[in-house]
Amino acid sequence: MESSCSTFNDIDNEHPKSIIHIDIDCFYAQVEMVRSPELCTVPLGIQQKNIVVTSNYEARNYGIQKCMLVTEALKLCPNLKLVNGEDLHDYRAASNKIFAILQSWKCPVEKLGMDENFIDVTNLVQERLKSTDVNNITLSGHLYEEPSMECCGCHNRLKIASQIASEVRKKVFDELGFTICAGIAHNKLLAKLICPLHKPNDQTTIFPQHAVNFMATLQSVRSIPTIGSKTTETLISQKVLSVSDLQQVSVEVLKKHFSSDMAVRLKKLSIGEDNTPVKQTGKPQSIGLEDSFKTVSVKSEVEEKFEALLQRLLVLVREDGRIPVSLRVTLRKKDAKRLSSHRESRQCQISPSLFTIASGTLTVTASGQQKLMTIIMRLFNKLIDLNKPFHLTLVGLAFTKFQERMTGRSSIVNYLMNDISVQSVLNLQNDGDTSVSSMDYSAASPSSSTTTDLSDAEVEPSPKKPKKVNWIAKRRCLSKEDIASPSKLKVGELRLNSKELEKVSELRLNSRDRSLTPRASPAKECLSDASDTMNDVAEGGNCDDCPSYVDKEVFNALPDEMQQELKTMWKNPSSSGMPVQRSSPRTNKAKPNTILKYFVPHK
Ligand code: DGT
Ligand code: MG
Repeated sequence: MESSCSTFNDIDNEHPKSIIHIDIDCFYAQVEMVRSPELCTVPLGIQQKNIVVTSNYEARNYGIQKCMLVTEALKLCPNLKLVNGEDLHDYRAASNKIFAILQSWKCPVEKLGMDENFIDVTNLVQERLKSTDVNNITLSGHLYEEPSMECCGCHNRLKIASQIASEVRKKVFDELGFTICAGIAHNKLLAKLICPLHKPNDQTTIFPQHAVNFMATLQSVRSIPTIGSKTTETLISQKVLSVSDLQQVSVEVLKKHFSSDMAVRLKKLSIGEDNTPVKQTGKPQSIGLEDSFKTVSVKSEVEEKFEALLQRLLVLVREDGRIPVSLRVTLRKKDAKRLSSHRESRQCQISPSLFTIASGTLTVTASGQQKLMTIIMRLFNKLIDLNKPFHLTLVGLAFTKFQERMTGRSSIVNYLMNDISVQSVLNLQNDGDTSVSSMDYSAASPSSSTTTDLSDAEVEPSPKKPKKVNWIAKRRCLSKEDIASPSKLKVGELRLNSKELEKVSELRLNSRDRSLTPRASPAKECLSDASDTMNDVAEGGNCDDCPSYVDKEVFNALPDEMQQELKTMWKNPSSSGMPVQRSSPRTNKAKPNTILKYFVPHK
C-alpha cells in the first residue's frame, strides 16, 4: 500500500479539494410527504397563491413543472392534490434539521437557500486516505464519464468523497426520511452543476478532466450559478448564448463589456474552474418575514397583517434563540405616478428587556408583544402619511440585529440578563417608575436616516423571585467545566452589552434602596422563597471577606473560580481597576467594563 502522504501531497495537487453539493428532492413536497405519508403515492403540488411552486415526482410525471399556474397544473393532472405552502415555518425547520445532520461530519457546511448545502470534505478525505488501500477505492453512485488516465490523485479523493456523500444521504434519510441528491467534484461550481444529473435520490461525481466537456453541454450561460440576468443580457448581445459559446469567445472581447476581473472570471467559469471556498454558515444576520397582496389601503388591515407577521416572526426568533435589539418595518407602496411599486423601510432599536430567557427559551410576554406592535405601528406612521390615501402591496417585519453574547448557561452575560427582568419587576412595583427610554428611528438606508425620540416604558414584568432563586440553584449545580472562568470571557462581548449592564446596576440600586432594606441574607431569602434550594445557595456562598458594597447574593451565585478570582482582585485593588472607595453608580460608567462592575455599592 502506498503512503498517502507521498502520493497525495497537497502542494503537488492540482485539484486538492473535495466538495459535496446536496440538494433535497422536491423539498416542500417532501416535507408534506414526510408529515403525511399518504401523500407519497398521489401527485402532490405545493401551492403558494395561484402558483404550484414545486411538486412531487409523481406529479412531475404528468408534466407539472415548478412555478406553474394552479389552473394549468390542474389541466395536466386533474387529480393533483394541492397543499398550501405559504407558511414556510415547517420547511425552515426541516432545513435546519438537515443542516444540523450535515454538520455532524465536522466539515465546513455552507447553506444555500433552504434545500441546498455545500460540504467541504477535503480534510476528512485526507484523513480517510491514510487508512485506505489506494488501489482499491470504489466510487459510490454515478460517474460523469470514465477517466482515461489518473490525474493528481484527485480521482481517489473524489471517490472517497462520493462514499461520504452516500453516508450523508443515508443518515439524512434514516433520521429524517428525506431523499436527497448529491454532486461530488473538486470545486463548488462543478459539484452544484453535476448534482441534478441523476434525480431523484441519487448522486453523481465528476473528475476534473471532464469539466470542459461537461460545461459545454449547458445550453444557457444562465445555468452558471454566478451569472445573473444582466450579465446574461450583455453576453447574449454579443451572441454568447451557451456555455460553449462562452468557452470560445476571447477574453479581450469580454473585457470590452465587463471589467477585466469579471472577464477572466467568466472565462474560468465556462471551463468549470472555481476556487471559491465553502464558507461555514452561521446564524442569519436578520430574521424577517414579508406578506404580499393586491392592495391594502386601511390602517386596521395593515395592523392585522403586522400582527399576523409578528406572531410568526416570534416563533422564528424563539427557535433562533438570540435576543433581537433592532426591528425593521418594510412597506411596498403602489405608486400611481411611477406606475410601479417600491419598498421603503424604517427601523429602530428595541429594548432587549422585551424578551426574557426562561429555562433557556426565549419568550415574549403578552405585554411585550403589545409593545412591539406599538413600535411597529409607530414605524408604520413614519412611513405613511395617514392624512392621505395609501395603497400597499407588501408589508414586512424583520429583526435585524441581535445581542452579541455567549448563549450558553456559562455566560456571565446570560446570568445578568436573567437578573435584568427580576430587577425590572421590583423597579416597576416598588418605584412606580415609568422608565423612559429614547429610541433611535432610522431608515434602513443610512443616507436617509432620521432620529426621533419616543417615550416608551419598556421595562418588562418578568419572572418572580422564587424563579430567580431556583435558577441560581440550578446554576450552582453546573459542573466546573460548564462555567467559564471570568478570564475566559470575551471582553468584547461584555462591552457590547455595557448599556444593559449599567441598567442592571441602576435597577439593582433602585430596588435595593427602596424595597430590600434591611437586606436578608442569601440563605434566609432562599428559605422563605424555596426551601428546597436553600442548601445549594447557603453552602456555596462565602462572602465574609467581600467588600461591604458587594451584592452577596450575586457573589454567592458565582462559580467558585470566579469567586476566587474576585477575591484576589479585591486583595490587590490597584492591579484590577476596581473602585477602591464607595462610589455612586454614575462613576462606574466611565470605568472599563470588568466583572467588578456588577458588584454595585449600596447607598
Ligand atoms: P428538486 O430539487 O428539483 O427535486 O425540487 P425542489 O422542489 O427541491 O426544487 P428546488 O431545489 O429548486 O427548490 C427548493 C424549494 O424551494 C422548492 O421545494 C420550493 C421552493 N421554490 C423553488 N423555486 C421557487 C420559486 O420560484 N418560488 C417560490 N416561492 N418557491 C420556490
Ligand atoms: Mg431541491
